[in-house]
Amino acid sequence: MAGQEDEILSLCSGIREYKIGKFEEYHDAMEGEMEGCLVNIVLFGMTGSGKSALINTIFQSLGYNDSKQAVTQCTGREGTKILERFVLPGNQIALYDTRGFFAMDIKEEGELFRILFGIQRPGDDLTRGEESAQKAKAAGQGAHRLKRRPLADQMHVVLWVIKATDIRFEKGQYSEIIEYVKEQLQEAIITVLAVITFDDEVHRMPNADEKRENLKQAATKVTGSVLKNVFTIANPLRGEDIDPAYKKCVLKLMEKALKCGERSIKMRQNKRESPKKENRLSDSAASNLKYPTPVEHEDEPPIDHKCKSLP
Ligand SMILES: Nc1nc2c(ncn2[C@@H]2O[C@H](COP(=O)(O)OP(=O)(O)O)[C@@H](O)[C@H]2O)c(=O)[nH]1
Ligand SMILES: [Mg+2]
Repeated sequence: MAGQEDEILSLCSGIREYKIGKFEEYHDAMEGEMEGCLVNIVLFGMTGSGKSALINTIFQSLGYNDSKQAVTQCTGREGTKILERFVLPGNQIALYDTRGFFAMDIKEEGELFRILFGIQRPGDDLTRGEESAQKAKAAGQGAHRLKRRPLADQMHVVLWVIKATDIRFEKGQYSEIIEYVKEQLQEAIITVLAVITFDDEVHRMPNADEKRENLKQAATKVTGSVLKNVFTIANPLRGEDIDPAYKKCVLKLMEKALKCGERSIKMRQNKRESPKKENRLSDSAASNLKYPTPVEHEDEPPIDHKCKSLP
């Protein structure tokens, strides 16, 4: 398996040495905007889907075996449910762990959008109480109207973590509940990569291959991501080593996340500069095209050309 080992080594060093600008050039950046900018990768998903475990798996796959030492945990208080940020040592990647969702109701949607647009910062309590309900009211269905923080504080790519054996997922129940979120993510130019966890359990099933394919298809429907942006992994149990096949998958996931994140930053800078374009378009037959797609690219998030009428 020398081929796989070489590939793992090369992916690994590419990510460990990663600096922003590896994949894109930022011609439309404002002065100083890219200084200190990290690619912000946020993990969302239902509670228990394996988000926190995936962060550990990522660190382990990159060879930071003593993750306590390697992880610069910038924020985080024991027992408090907050947004946690982990900066990979020596490069320009930040991972954000969120607490899970249960129902994807309006409060949770609000929380999700506040995180995405950098309004909720690491260290803030992610309270879903009264105050949060009010903020969420503004943020939920009206998320597109929120005053967003600078690009460096916003999230650039989403890893949507799904547990393979989650019965609600199998029954197709998530498609509807995250439909609105999915549309908003597309509009905000945030690519969603789907990560199906608990593949160890699928692997033990008699019809594992067929099951895996079905799960991948289902994940594209739920998250709106294309099939090549769906990753299937098993998080190792604490203290165990990660299977090389899963390690390679996790590293590929990270590489894809960095490409998509850079692309998202570039497109948002480009979009910001396009009021002229929008005016021009509004006079044309394309007046319902909210944000013109700037450039063709394989990692470009699919833009929904329908104009949503929001309540
Ligand atoms: N067998 C198996 N267990 C997992 C996997 N991912 C997570 N777990 C376990 O599932 C539980 C919930 O995981 P956690 O990362 O805390 O989920 P979170 O709520 O999304 O952060 C923990 O006990 C993990 O050890 C996986 O891929 N396979
Ligand atoms: Mg967690």
